Amino acid sequence: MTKRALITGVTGQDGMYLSRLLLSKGYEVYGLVRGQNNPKIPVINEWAPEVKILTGDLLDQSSLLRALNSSKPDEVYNLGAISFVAYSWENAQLTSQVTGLGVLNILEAIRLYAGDDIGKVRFYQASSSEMFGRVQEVPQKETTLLWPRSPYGVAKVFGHYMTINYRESYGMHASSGVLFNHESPLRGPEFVTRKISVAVARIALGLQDQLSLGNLDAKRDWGFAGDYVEAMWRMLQQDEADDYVISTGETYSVRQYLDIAFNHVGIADWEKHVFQDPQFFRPAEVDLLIGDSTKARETLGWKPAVSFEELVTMMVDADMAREKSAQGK
Ligand code: G4F
Repeated sequence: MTKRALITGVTGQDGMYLSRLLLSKGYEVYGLVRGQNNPKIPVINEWAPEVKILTGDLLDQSSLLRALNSSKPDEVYNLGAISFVAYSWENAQLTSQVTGLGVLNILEAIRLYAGDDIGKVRFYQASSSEMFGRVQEVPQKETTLLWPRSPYGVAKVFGHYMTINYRESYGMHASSGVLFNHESPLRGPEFVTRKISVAVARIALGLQDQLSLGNLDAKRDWGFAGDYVEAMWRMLQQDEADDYVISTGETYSVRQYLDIAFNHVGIADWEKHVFQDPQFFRPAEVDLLIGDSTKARETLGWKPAVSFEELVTMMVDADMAREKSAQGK
């Protein structure tokens, strides 16, 4: 029997990788897209033409019910969110509604749709290492106390516990993946890794000279998004739903990312191109983020395949190719 999956946030980096993964496994894939004439629809159509697009909004429960009725999914992956942490201080209420309350809306829509047969839909919630914020232990694992440090992190904590609550209250097969930072050439240019890879390519090609950044000493546990969507799928194939930390277990600073990226294009004295600008510093920064994914490695048989250095060079190479093609070189 062909399995069916519904992905919210299908036009984002993770939605795009996950849709291709599920299609390669023979799934019929439905993607929920927000808004009329959403400019991202042609992007997903080109990336994975087999994905069937449905319109709906995490803030509009009736649209979620309609999407469930049309797609009749075996699995729902909730990747939709306002996901840019820096933006969440300026838009705390909207972030809380979409990233937090949106999770409740989709969980409740699934409960209403499934009725007495609550087990017929498996649910994945995209939780985040931002929930650890002011970290209470290093490395962080599933049992680490959550202490979010941004409105985004607070909203993710709400969604995380609501997912656990639906599992415990209704017996829903609802799992939560506490994913540490995961990047790729599909990452939005507002995130630091892609902001750097675009700038490094442009500086190497003589198209730009300077790059303004915030805190260069911030450290993250950075993995490859293509590896992380595999973990999402594996969670929903388990007999029992559960929560899993997904991470590499290694942490690097923004400065180290810059060093590898610039050296990859033959620029060793990169400091002369990089400036720190107060506008890119955050009102509160998370502490040392580094994840312990032992549970996922032992239970799901998952481990990351792409190293930090491979990730950085993959992103720089992709932006070099994009910039060259844009310049007609
Ligand atoms: O790339 P970032 O904006 O990612 P951040 O805030 O860690 O969040 C990402 O990962 C989370 C998982 O833990 C997700 F939940 C979330 O949705 C998102 O995908 O920033 C990374 C670090 C920060 O410490 C930031 O202060 O880079 C530092 N940074 C330094 N200069 C900068 C900049 N970040 C951005 N975006 N832009 C800068 O110029």
